[in-house]
Amino acid sequence: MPPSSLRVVYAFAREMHPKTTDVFIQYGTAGFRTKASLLEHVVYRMGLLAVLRSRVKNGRTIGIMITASHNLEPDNGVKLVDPDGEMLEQSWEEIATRLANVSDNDLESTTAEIIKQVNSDMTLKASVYIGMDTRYTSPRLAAAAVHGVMALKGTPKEFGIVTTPMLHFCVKCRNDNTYGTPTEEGYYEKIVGAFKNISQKLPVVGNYNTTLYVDGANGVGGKKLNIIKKSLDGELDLVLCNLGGNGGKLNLNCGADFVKVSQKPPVGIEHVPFQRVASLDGDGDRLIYYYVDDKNEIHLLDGDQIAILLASYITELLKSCGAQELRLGLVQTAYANGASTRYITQELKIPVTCVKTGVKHLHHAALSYDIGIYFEANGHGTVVYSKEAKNVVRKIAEEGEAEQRKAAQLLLNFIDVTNETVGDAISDLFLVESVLRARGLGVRDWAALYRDLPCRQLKVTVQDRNVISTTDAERQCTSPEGLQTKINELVSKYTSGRSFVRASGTEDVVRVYSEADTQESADKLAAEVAQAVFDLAGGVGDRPELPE
Ligand code: 16G
Ligand code: MG
Repeated sequence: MPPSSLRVVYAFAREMHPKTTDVFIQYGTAGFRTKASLLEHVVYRMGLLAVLRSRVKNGRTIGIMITASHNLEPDNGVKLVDPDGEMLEQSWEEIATRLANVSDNDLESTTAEIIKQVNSDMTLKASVYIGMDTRYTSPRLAAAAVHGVMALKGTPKEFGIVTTPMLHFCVKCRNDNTYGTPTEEGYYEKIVGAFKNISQKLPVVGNYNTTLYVDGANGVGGKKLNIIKKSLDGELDLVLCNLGGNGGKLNLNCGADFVKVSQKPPVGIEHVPFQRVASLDGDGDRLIYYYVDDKNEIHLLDGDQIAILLASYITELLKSCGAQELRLGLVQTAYANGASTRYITQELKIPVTCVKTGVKHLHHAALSYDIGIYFEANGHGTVVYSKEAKNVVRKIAEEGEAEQRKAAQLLLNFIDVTNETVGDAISDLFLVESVLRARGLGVRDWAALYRDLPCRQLKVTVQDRNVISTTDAERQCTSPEGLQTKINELVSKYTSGRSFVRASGTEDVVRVYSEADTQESADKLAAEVAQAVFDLAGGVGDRPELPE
C-alpha cells in the first residue's frame, strides 16, 4: 500500500472517530480501560494497530475484544489478542499507547512511523476478529474497531457478543485448525462436547450432585451458559441467576470480583445452605465458587482452590496413565493464599512458581512445564499442555494397557474441555464439575482439602501510584523508602502474618493485601499497612482508619 493511502486513516478519524479528549490513556495489564465515553478514538486506532500486527505476523488473525471485564457499566475497554490466542506481546503495549494518544493531526504520520518501526508489509492481507461484551456502549466501539481495520484494508470479522475467552479461542482456531473451529458453535462443540463425554464415562457418586447455581454477573457468561444449558442432557442442572434481566446491572453487587474482594454472596440469588454456586465475572474469564452455610456465612473456593483441585486430579490421571514423567507445575501470584501454597508444595508435592499479577505473566510461566496450571486467586486461570504432553497421552490412549488407556482417554477429554488460550470461566466451570464428579466430592468436601488463612484486600488513593515499586514477584516493595521496613515491622506482630502492596494496573490506586491467623488480625494488619502506604506514599483524601 503506497503511503498516500494512509490519508484515509486521518479522514476516517476526523469524520467518524475524532479524538475529543486530552486524557492520557495507557495500555495496561488488560488493555485500555476507562469511561466508555473516552474510548471511541482509542478503539478505532486499535483497529489500525491490529492490521499492522496481523501483517507483521504474515497475515495471521489478530483479535480485538471490547470489554471492561468486571468494571461497572459506565466503563469499557479494548484489548488485542495475538495469533495463538494469547495477550498482545508486551513490546507492543508501548506502541499501542503511543498510537492511542497522538492527536488526529499526527495520526497519519505516527501510523507511518509505526509501520516502519515494526516493519509491517502493507502489501499483505490482514485479518482481524472482533468481539464485544454486553455493555450498551460496546456496539459503537466495535464499529470503531471495524472502521480502523478497514482504513488499512484489513478484513474484519465481527463475532458480536461473546465472552473474552471465546474470542481468544476463535483467534487460535483460525490460526491453528487442529485446535478447533473458529466459531461460537465450534467452541461449544469442543468444550461442552468433551464435558459431556466425560460425564457419560463417570457415574454420579458420593457427595456430588448435578445441581449448580450460577451467578452470571449480569454479563455475557451467564447468557452463553443459558445457550449451553439446553444441550447438557441433564449431566449438569444449571440454575442460572443474574442473567441481566429484571433490571440487574452488570457486575453491580454480583460477579466473581465482587464475591472475591468483598467476601460476600452476590445479590440476585436465593441461597440454599451448602449449595455450591459458581460466580462468573462480566466478560466470562474469571470463576469463583462458594457456598453459604446454615449461619449465612460465605465460604469461598477461589482460584487457589480451583487450581489445587485441577492439579491433584491431573496428577492422579497421569499416574493412572503411567505418564508421571510429564512435569506438572503450578503458577500463582502473591495473592495466592499462603495456606494454598503450603498445601500444594508440602502435601501434593507439586512445584509452584510465583509471578507478577497479570495473566500474561502467569501464562508465560506455565508454558515452561509439560502441564502448567495457572490461577490467580481472583479466579482467572487455565491449564496449558505442551505438544509433547499431548502426544504422550494420545499414544497411551491408543496403545496403553486397558486401565492406562481409559485414564488417558479421560485426560484427552479433560484437555479438550480446557480453553488453553486464556482463563475461561465456562471452560473452568466444566473442568471443576468434571473433577468433583469424578471424585464424588460435595462442595464441603472440596472446601475441607485445606483451610485458607483469613485475608483482606484494601485500596489506598495516593497522588501518584507509580511511586510504588516492587520486586520478588511483587512480594517486596523497593520504594518509597522505608515502606517495606514498616510493613515487615507490622507483619511481625501477627501469627502467620503476610502483607504486600502494589500499584494497580487497572485503577488509579495502590492495593494492599494481608493475611493472618484470624480475620480480625488480617483486617487490622491490612488497615495498618494501608496507613503506612498513605503516610509514606503520598496518600490523598482521608487517612485509612483501623477497624473498630
Ligand atoms: C487484569 C488482569 C488480571 C489481574 C488484574 C489485576 C488480565 C487479562 N487481567 O484484570 O489478571 O489480576 O488486572 O488488577 O491480565 P489490578 O492491577 O488492578 O490489581
Ligand atoms: Mg474478566
